[in-house]
Amino acid sequence: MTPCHLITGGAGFIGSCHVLQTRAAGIPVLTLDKLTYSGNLANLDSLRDDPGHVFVQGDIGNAELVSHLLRTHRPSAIINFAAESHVDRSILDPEAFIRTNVLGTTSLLRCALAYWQSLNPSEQRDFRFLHVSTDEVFGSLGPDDPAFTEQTPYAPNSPYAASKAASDHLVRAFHETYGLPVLITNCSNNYGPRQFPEKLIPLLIRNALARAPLPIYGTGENVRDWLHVDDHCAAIARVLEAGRPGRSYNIGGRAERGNLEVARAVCALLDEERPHAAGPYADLITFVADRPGHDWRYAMNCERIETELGWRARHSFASGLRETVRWYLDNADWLEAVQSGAYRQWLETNYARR
Ligand code: NAD
Ligand code: TDX
Repeated sequence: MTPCHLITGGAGFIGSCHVLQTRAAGIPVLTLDKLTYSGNLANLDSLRDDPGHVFVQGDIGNAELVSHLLRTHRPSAIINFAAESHVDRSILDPEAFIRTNVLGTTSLLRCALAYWQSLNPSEQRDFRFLHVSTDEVFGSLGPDDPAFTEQTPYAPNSPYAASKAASDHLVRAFHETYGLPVLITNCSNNYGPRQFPEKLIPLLIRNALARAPLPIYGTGENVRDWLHVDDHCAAIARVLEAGRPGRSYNIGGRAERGNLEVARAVCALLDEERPHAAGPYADLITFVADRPGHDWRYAMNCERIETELGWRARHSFASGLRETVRWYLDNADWLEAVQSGAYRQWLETNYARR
């Protein structure tokens, strides 16, 4: 029988996409997720009757639970998506990011190491611990700077980025110190179905449909490099399959866009797909106070994963964004269900005083 993959954070935006892709590839999956505000079991609804998928609610920092799961399910890989993932929340509550992203990942690494040491030599050779990280660990680029490579020194600016940088260093250290076969992927901004509407693109769609202001931080000129979540997960699968243990791989979309440009593109798609009598959605765009320490630009040089592993992004930003806008229009129930009291409180906390 094919051994399973343990996917942590598999009820979140990117993790759920990866769980679905892994199941589609025929690999059994054990999902471990704490179900924080951004974790959503509805993301895995299509696996409800799938005997090849097991879901466990729990914290990656719970060593007793994780060790038990490793002993009983004997995965051939651990893919760690579990994290606090939103920069604005990290500015208001850095400790939560240290707890999960740094301490949680370290505890997960210790459990993974003990488990790996208990395997026979051929199982040890095949085992992988893949840590999913971000371009934000590299800091911020100026308009004409070359894109980040895997050799770019870490210079994280937000508490979120600092916590991810710390976790990346610990993952690397477990390879150098103990020989654990780790892989790290650093990816740019993802977009696509099932992204929690605190992040830019789903927030714009949600607010536009509610006829609420579309908040753009600062001048809206900050640049992000956008990648469809399906392409990110395909890249992770490829790194897992053929990446060299101890290495990190940059993943990006070659789709740099200014935030205002993204907002206008979302509005234009909504004008086509769901025209409103009150006028174009772009009328709702509102400039608000900037994010403190707002990184100016991210861009990824992906030559390593392209040349070593043959990965290429399949979605263009234009078609991927259209498909994403349609997904939110077609899944109004999903969008409604995630807007709990805590979510509305978050909107109030983050935007009321901007
Ligand atoms: P998300 O917030 O949508 O999902 C995070 C998931 O982790 C949720 O299901 C949550 O319940 C779970 N979780 C949180 N703390 C946990 C804990 N202590 N134990 C177990 N589960 C826990 O985030 P996302 O956008 O899907 O990001 C997933 C990963 O990808 C993160 O590590 C993030 O840093 C990284 N990443 C995200 C992006 C992006 O653009 N969203 C880009 C690059 C890298
Ligand atoms: O209301 C908003 N207005 C606005 O102008 C929000 C929520 C964001 N922005 C800007 C800030 C950023 O320049 O849009 C850009 C994108 O913001 P986010 O969606 O919050 O993403 P970002 O901060 O770039 O981080 C994302 O990409 C890297 C993910 O949230 C991280 O998890 C990932 O590591």
